[in-house]
Amino acid sequence: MNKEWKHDNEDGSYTVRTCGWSPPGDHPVGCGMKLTVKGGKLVKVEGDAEHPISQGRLCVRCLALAEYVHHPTRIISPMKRSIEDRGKEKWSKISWEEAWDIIVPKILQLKKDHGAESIVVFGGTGREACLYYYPLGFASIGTPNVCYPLSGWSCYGPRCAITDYILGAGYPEIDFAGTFPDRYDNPAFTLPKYIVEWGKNPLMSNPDGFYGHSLIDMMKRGTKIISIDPRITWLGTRSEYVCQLRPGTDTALAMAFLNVIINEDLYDHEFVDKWCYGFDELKERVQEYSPEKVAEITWVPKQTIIEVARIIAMNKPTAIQWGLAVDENPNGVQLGHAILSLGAITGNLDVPGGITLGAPAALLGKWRMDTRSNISEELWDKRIGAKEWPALANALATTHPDETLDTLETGKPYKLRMGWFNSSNFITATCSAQPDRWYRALKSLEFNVVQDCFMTPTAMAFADIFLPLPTFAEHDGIVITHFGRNPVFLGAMNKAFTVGDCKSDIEVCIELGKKLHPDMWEFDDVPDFFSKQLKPELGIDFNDLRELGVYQPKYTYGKHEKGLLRPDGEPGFNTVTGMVELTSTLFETWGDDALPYYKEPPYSPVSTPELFNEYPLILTTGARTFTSFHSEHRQISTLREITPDPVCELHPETAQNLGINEGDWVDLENMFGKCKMKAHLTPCIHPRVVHAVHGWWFPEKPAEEPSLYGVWDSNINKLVPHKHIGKLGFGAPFKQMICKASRREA
Ligand SMILES: Nc1nc2c(c(=O)[nH]1)N[C@H]1C(S)=C(S)[C@@H](COP(=O)(O)OP(=O)(O)OC[C@H]3O[C@@H](n4cnc5c(=O)[nH]c(N)nc54)[C@H](O)[C@@H]3O)O[C@H]1N2
Ligand SMILES: Nc1nc2c(c(=O)[nH]1)N[C@H]1C(S)=C(S)[C@@H](COP(=O)(O)OP(=O)(O)OC[C@H]3O[C@@H](n4cnc5c(=O)[nH]c(N)nc54)[C@H](O)[C@@H]3O)O[C@H]1N2
Ligand code: SF4
Ligand SMILES: [Mo]
Repeated sequence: MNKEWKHDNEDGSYTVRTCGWSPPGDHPVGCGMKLTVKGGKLVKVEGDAEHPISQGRLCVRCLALAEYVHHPTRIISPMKRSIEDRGKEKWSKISWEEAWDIIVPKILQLKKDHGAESIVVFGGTGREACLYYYPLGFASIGTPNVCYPLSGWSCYGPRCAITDYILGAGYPEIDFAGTFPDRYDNPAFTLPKYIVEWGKNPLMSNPDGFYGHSLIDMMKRGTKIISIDPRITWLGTRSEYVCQLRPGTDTALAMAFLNVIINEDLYDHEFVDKWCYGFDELKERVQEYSPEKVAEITWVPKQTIIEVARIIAMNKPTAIQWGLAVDENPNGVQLGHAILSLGAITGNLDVPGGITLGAPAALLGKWRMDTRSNISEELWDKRIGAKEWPALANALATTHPDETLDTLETGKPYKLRMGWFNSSNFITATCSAQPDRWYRALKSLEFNVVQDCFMTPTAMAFADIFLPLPTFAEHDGIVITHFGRNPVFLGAMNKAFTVGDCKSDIEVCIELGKKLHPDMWEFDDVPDFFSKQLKPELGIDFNDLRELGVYQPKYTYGKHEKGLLRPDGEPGFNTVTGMVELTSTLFETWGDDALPYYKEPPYSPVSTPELFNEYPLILTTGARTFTSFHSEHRQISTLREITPDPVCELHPETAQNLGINEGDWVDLENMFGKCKMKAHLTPCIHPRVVHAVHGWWFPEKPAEEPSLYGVWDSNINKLVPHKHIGKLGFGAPFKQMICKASRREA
């Protein structure tokens, strides 16, 4: 782009060009925008037409940014509260010095008396914080226990682990010509003939490292869509096929596609012979999944299964984009294995218009990895759940989420004493299954620090110290898509103005780190920190990036042919066999099958028929909406006006049988809990399925306990059980439970 990043306007305002991330919200998608500031206030947010990815388009959440930034209930200075006042509105404002004077001695004392492992850092999904909560834990505080608390690490955990284990590559993403400045017109790019949207709805879930509107761009140019989703989404209505499957049965469907493609000899022999390991075993395994049998399991008609399989195999390039439905499934690792196998045997891996692959080492990831060196081997061995779940512990540098709840509840193998809540409001229906259990368990912590922009139910319940965060418009940063695991660009987040006395995640890491582990934090300030990341890999510093606006790394297709995936520089994939492991060489040592297989959801008409009599609807949850990022944005009136209530979707016939009308309040209930949602009737959902949103709380309801902003009223995760995870430790049934629905009076 190479444009000035700050421009003074004639009316006394100025405009800053930036790339968005968080807070509020977002995985690193980095849309380009121009922020106009006058008299210290954000007065205008516009899309930046010159940004190569977003090309001027913005979501409603960014358009409402000024409301968020200047919201009267936003917290803009540090606060403290006595431990006996947790759950009460008894806060007093303090300075950052006072906050450090409380936090630092407390950490030192805990480390001395109980070991650094008694401190746990909780973090949520891929906001900017996600780059820094590992270093915060490892290098600022010095604990091995960094916890992403979602049962089964059910967001990207299964997808990233299976990619590591059977491809040895960075994140597989559909090719949307993202690295080319001229995008789809670049001669190296080929338009995908088909894109399979598998359990992903990228227009709604736009800020997910992939820019959803790219799909529309490609559809306009002729790409056709296949949707695999129990709901007929907007994209579904424009698809060639919708496989409206029973939630959670996806692995059976993927195995049936493989069955058709292999048995009809439609696969890419050259790719299979040269680059795949264990094809014969896979061929034998898929014989168990005939289209007839799988039609019964999945509710997808046999003929549809056969036709879709043929399309995937016979139209090159076809890209498959997998979404959260792969992860929120205890059978998700097997599903990921089957989907990657589909991409591989049809010859769609790392070809133009197919499935792009990142290099195994993340761009700008070295420093983050190096912060682990602050933790001794002995301390690292104490990481919660690492011994019990080696497949998870090898792939991810965190604790095991479900074991962490068990540890909080039992004090075994040791007692956790301090929580640092960095980017998760997880007693809301977000990063927790059975949040009521987490809520009780977290009460055992002796000292808690929460960083956030607003008072949340989690902060109200637990914080002793509250540290306020600046939004992405108020601090410097770098946004890098897919965290550098297959980036299409990195962009500068430019501080445009200041609100209150807030500090960003990296500022907090550096300040705390300098006090506790100064040798790990030899940076002068934030721009110096970024320059030291950028210089060795890209030869530019932070100011150069600001000037550039966006840096697009060069993309090379067919990396496996050119020796670009393996550290030894040999052709092949970075796996044990050097090939795509259709049959895994690792899983048996960890107690699982080497090949993908279908397993029924833990609660279903087949696994628990008696419970299903009582709870006769399949419950899927959490499909994204435009107006919020998880539990965020509920207090932003423009957005709340669009989505005023938590909604569940029911088929009109199902609703009629239950005496439920559009707009009625209903109870959704199962053997684990109950919650209240407003009914929306739509023929776009399968009649035997109900969908309920996640992440609801009500900033307008009483803050103090027991209400905690009404956090328990519409908390769908009370219906999702803890520790119903796959054999390798991944995946939980957030999108495949059972429930009943009944009308309530109010
Ligand atoms: N606006 C907004 N965007 C977001 C987020 C947000 O909160 N708000 N969150 C971000 C995060 S953390 C994530 S992980 C991504 C998630 O975003 P996506 O990967 O797109 O996932 P979802 O929106 O949860 O669900 C996608 C689709 O899966 C379907 N589905 C439900 N159950 C099943 C099933 O069993 N099988 C199949 N095949 N499909 C199923 C749903 O009906 C839905 O249409 O979005 C990110 N983007
Ligand atoms: N039932 C059901 N539950 C689900 C899902 C589902 O599909 N169904 N999806 C799950 C998924 S995939 C995910 S990833 C989780 C998400 O769960 P989380 O990521 O834990 O999301 P939140 O609970 O909204 O908490 C995030 C908090 O971080 C704050 N925050 C925002 N930006 C920043 C930042 O840059 N730095 C810091 N330090 N804080 C910030 C926000 O204000 C907010 O209070 O929810 C999960 N929960
Ligand atoms: S995805 Fe939407 S909310 Fe996120 S930065 Fe882009 S426009 Fe803003
Ligand atoms: Mo997520």
